[in-house]
Amino acid sequence: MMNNIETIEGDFSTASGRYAIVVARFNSFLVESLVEGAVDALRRHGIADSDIQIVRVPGAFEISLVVDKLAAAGSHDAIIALGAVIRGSTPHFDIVAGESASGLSRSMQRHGVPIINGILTTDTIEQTIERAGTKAGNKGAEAALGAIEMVSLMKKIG
Ligand code: INI
Repeated sequence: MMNNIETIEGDFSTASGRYAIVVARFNSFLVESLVEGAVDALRRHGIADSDIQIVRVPGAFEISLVVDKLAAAGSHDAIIALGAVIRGSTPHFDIVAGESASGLSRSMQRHGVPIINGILTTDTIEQTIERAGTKAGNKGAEAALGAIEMVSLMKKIG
């Protein structure tokens, strides 16, 4: 029982805010499903298209630079990073996957803007397909929900 403990958490009932989605074109066949999932989740929580901005970059490695620039500008309440790095077809998998993730967390700490890491890192194309709208759900939609929750939470914390 947590009845006597103050609990602060984000909710989904009054979703608001401005959202940027930074998308890698690499593996676009799969990544576009993540974008569709993210946009669908934002819209179905009442976020207007005018409060959603999509920015495309060549690959996952470039995502963090653009995310950092947007976060520094302070024009969005949350930023969603979407991409797919697949080990089987990426000789420099560890660099692309590692650097993109650490860049995102650095920006989040530096600028205080929620940044949701929706960059899939998988061993095979099949695993990516599973996370892009098939049996493991759509990680783009999950990332959008994370963004909505964090925007709500940041408002409550003040
Ligand atoms: N970028 C990805 O987003 N996913 C990959 O799987 C990938 N592979 O396989 O190499 C990839 N490479 C491109 C990289 O992100 C940069 O765009 C490129 O290295 C130029 O800096």
